[in-house]
Amino acid sequence: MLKKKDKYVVAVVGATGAVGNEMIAVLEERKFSIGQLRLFASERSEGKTLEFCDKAVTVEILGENVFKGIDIALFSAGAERSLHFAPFAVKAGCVVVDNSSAWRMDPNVPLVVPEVNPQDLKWHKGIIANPNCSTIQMVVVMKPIHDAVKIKRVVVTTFQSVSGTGKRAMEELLQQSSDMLNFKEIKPVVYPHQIAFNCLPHIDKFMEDGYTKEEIKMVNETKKIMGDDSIRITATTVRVPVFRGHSESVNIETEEKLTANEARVLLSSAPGIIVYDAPEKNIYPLPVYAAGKDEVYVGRIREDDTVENGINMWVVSDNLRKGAALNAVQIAEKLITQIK
Ligand code: NAP
Ligand code: 3JN
Repeated sequence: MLKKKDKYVVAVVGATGAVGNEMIAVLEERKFSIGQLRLFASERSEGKTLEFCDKAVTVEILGENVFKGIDIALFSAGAERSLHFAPFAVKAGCVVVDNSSAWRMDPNVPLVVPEVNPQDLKWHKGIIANPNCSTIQMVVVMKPIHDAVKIKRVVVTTFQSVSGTGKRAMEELLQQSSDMLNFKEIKPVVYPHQIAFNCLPHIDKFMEDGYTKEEIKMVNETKKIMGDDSIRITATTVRVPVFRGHSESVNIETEEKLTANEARVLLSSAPGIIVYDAPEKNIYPLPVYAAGKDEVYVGRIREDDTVENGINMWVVSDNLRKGAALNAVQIAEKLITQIK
C-alpha cells in the first residue's frame, strides 16, 4: 500500500509513446513530488534517453521484476501489457494507474475522473483505471448536468484526432498530407483507408452488432463512472484528420428542463470546464485551441426542442492531456493527498 512520503518513486510504462511522453511532461509541469522517475518501454527503446526536469533518464526494458521500490506506476503501453504486468507491479507494492482498457470494466477496479467520481479512489486494491479519452471529456460535462436535472439519454458523435492512435498515426497523417499536396500515391498503413483529407467512421474494431469497440467503451465506461446504469447512451465515433484534440457533438435529454443559459451558468462554475460560447463572434471550441490545454471546452450550447427537455453542445479537449496523461496524473495527485 502507498505510504505518505515527501517524494515518490514514479514509473511511466510506455514512456516512449504519445501518451507516455505527455505523462512525463505533465509530471514535470505540475511539479509532482518525485524522488526518482523510472521509464519503461519495449526492447525497441533500449538505450534511449528521455528528458525530465533537464536531466536525461534512460529508458529501461519492461519486465515482471522491475517494480520493486516503485510507489506509483502510470501505465500506457497497451492493454496486453497492462493485463500481464499490472499484477506484478501490485504484488511489488506499487499502485498502478492504468491508461488502457484492460481493467476499466473490472468490478474490483475503480474507473476514475477526479472531477466526477473521486470517491471511488477509496476502494482501489492496487489498480486504478483511467477511462478512454472520449469518455473522459464527455463525463466531465455530464456530471454537473446530471446532478442538476438528471440525464435520461445521450446521443454522442465524436471527431477524434489521430494522436489517439499513437505516434505512428500522427506520422501517417503528416506523410499522407504531404503526399496528397505533392500528387504522390497515398499508402494507408495504420488506418484501413486514407486519413488525410478524409473521415473514417471506424475507431477500434467492429463488434457483431455493428458498433465499434470505441463506441461500446464510451457507453459502458460512462455508466460506471457516473454510477448510474439507467442513463441511455448511443455513440458514433469518427476519426478525423486532426493531429491533437477530440471534438464531440453531444445531445442530452434530461428529466427536468435546463435552458441553454442555465447550462452555460452551471457549466461555467463546474471544475475543469471552460464555457467558450459566443457564436455571434465566431467563438466556439476548436481542437487547435484546446491542444496543449488542460480543460474541457464547451460551446454551441442550444436547446433541442425535438424532445421535452433536450440540450445540444460541442465539447472539445486535448485527448493526450485530459483524455489520458493529465487525468492519470490527477488521479495520482488525489491518491497521495488521501494517504493518512
Ligand atoms: P504509442 O505512441 O504507440 O506508444 C506505445 C508505447 O507502449 C511505447 O512506449 C512502446 O514502447 C510501449 N510498448 C509497446 N509494446 C511494449 C512492450 N511489449 N513492452 C513494453 N512497452 C511496450 O501509443 P500511445 O498512443 O502512447 O498509447 C499507448 C496505450 O495507451 C494504448 O495502447 C492505450 O492502451 C492507452 N491509451 C489510452 C488512451 C485513453 O483514451 N485514455 C488514449 C490513447 C492511448 P516502444 O517505443 O519501445 O515500442
Ligand atoms: O482512438 C482514440 O482516440 C483513443 C484510443 C484509445 C486506445 C487506443 C488503443 C488501445 C485504447 C483505449 O484507451 O481504450 C486502447 C485500449 O487500451 O484498448
